[in-house]
Amino acid sequence: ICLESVELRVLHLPLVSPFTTSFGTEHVREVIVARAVTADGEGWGEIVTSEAPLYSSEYTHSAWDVARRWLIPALLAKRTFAPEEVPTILEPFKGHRMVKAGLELSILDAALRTEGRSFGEYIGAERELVPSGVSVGIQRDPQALVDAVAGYLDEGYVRIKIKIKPGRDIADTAAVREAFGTIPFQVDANSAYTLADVETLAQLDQFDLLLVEQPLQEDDIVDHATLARQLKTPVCLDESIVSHKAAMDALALGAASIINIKAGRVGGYLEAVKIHDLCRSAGIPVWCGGMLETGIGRAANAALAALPGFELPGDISASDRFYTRDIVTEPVVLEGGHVRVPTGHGLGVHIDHAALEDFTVAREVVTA
Ligand code: OSB
Ligand code: MG
Repeated sequence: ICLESVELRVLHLPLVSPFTTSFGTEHVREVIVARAVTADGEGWGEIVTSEAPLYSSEYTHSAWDVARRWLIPALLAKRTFAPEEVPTILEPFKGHRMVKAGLELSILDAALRTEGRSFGEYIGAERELVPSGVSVGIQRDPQALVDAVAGYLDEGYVRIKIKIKPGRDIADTAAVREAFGTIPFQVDANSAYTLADVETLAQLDQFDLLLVEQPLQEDDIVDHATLARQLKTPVCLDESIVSHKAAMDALALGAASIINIKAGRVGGYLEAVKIHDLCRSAGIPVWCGGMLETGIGRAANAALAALPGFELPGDISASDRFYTRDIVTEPVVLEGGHVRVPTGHGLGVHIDHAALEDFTVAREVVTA
C-alpha cells in the first residue's frame, strides 16, 4: 500500500448497561478508531484502549499521543509497504500494543479491500460461524447476576463468563452454577488476587468451571505457575500474554493451560495468529477475548476466532450486548448462539458515517 494519511477519532459509545469488573465500572465506552487513507482507498481499525489505564497501562490519551507523534509518522515516512511490514516498522517503539494493533488493522483492511480479499480468508479462518460467549459484569448481588445470566442464556449465548473480585467470587459463582446446572461457565478476575488468596481460589474447584481467567497480576507469570499447580480449575491467562514471547514463556513455565487471545493486547492480528499457531502446536486451547469492540473490531475478532485452534467460545457477543447503535451497517447478530464470519472485502463491514459522526468527540488527521 501507499499510505497518505491516518485519521484518528475518539468515540464515546453509551453502553446499554454499566459494565463492572474488578477494576471498575464503565458507563460509556471511550475508544479510538483509525482510518488509513491510501493511494487506492481506505481501511478501518480500532484501538481498544479505554479512558483509564485500569486493564493495562494503555489509555486513550497515551494512545492518541503515541499514535500521532510517533507511530503514524513512522508509517508515513516509510510510505509504501506491505501490511506484513507494519509490526517491523513499529517495533522500535516500546509497548503501546493496542495502538499498534489498531493501526495494523486499518492498513490490513485497506490492503485487503484493494485486493478484493476478505480478512478472514487472509488470516486463515476455517469456519463460517463461531460460537458466541458473553462476559457478564459484576451485578448488585448474586440474584441480580442470575437474572442477567438468564437473559443472556435466553438470547442463545453458548457460554457464560462472569467477572469476579475478592468478596464477590464464591457466592456469585455458586449462584450461577446452582441456577443453570451444567452450562459452559468460566470466571474472570482481571488480576484482582494474589497468591495469598489461594484458599479462596481453590474453592472455585467445586464448580466445574471451564477456566479461571487472570487471577494474578500481569507480570505474575511464575506466581500463576505456582497457583496452577494448586488448582484443579484450568488457569487461563489474559493480561499476562502481551506477545508471542510472553506466551512461549507462560507455556514453558506451566503458568497457563488455556490462553485468551486479544489482538489489541498482543500488538496486532498478525501477532495474534502467531500465538494461535504456537498454542495449536503445543496442544493449548485458545479463545478470542473482547474489549467491548465496535463493529470494526468485532468483525476482525469473529474472523480470528474462526481459526482452528480457537477451541473454546470467545467473548464475541452480538453488538447489542453492549450498544444500541453500532458504527457499522452490519452489526454482529446472534444466529443460534453463533456469530457469522464476514466474507466481504477487507473486514467486510461498512462504516455508518452518521453514527460515527454522532459518537465522535475528537478528530485529527495525521499526514506526512
Ligand atoms: O478481561 O476480558 C477482559 C472487557 C474490557 C476489558 C477486559 C475484559 C473485558 C471483557 C469483555 O471481559 C469482553 C467483551 O468484549 O465482551
Ligand atoms: Mg479477561
